[in-house]
Amino acid sequence: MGAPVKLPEAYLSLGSNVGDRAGYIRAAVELLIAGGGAALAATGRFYETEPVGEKDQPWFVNTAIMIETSMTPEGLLARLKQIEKQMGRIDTGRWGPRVIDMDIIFYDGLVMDTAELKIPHPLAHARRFVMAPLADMAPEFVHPALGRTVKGILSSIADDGQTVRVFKE
Ligand code: PH2
Ligand code: MG
Ligand code: MG
Repeated sequence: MGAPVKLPEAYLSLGSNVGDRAGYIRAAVELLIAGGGAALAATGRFYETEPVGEKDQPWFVNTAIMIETSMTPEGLLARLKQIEKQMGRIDTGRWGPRVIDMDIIFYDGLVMDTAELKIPHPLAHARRFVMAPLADMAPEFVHPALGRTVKGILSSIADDGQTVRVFKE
C-alpha cells in the first residue's frame, strides 16, 4: 500500500442577497458535494453582511467552507461557475445582486495569477464578509501571499461600512 495521499484543501466564500439567501447557500454546497470530487471538511457560521462596493442593494448572507478536493483550481472554478449558472444566476454585473456567488479564496498554499483565476482571491484580505466566516474554522491559516493569519487579517480590517453580524433565521 502506498502512503496516504493528502488532498488539496480549498477555502470557498459563498454569498447571496436575493430571496432565501441562506437556503441558496445551502443548496449550492449540496450541489457541490453531490457532484463529486469535493468533501466538506469544515464550515464557518452564516453572517448577514452589509454590501461592499455597490451599496444600493440588499444585505448579503455570507459564509465560508473548506473542502478537500481532487479537482484542480481550474476544474473547481469551472464547477462553481456551473453551479452558479444552474441555480439561475443572471449576469447583474460584477457587484450587483445575485442568488449565489461562489469564490475560491485559498487553495492550499497556492499563489496563482492568470487572467481567469487569481488565488488567493485578490480582495479577500480587505473584506470582513470573507474573513469572518473563514476565521470561524481556520483562524491560524496563513494567507500564502501576505504571510498573515486569517484572524490577524480580520482584526485589522476597519468595520465602518463592513458590518457583519451572525445570521439568525
Ligand atoms: N460580493 C460582492 C460585492 N459585495 N458584499 C457583501 N457583503 N457580500 C458579498 O458576497 C459581496 C459584496 C461581489 O462578489
Ligand atoms: Mg464575489
Ligand atoms: Mg464570484
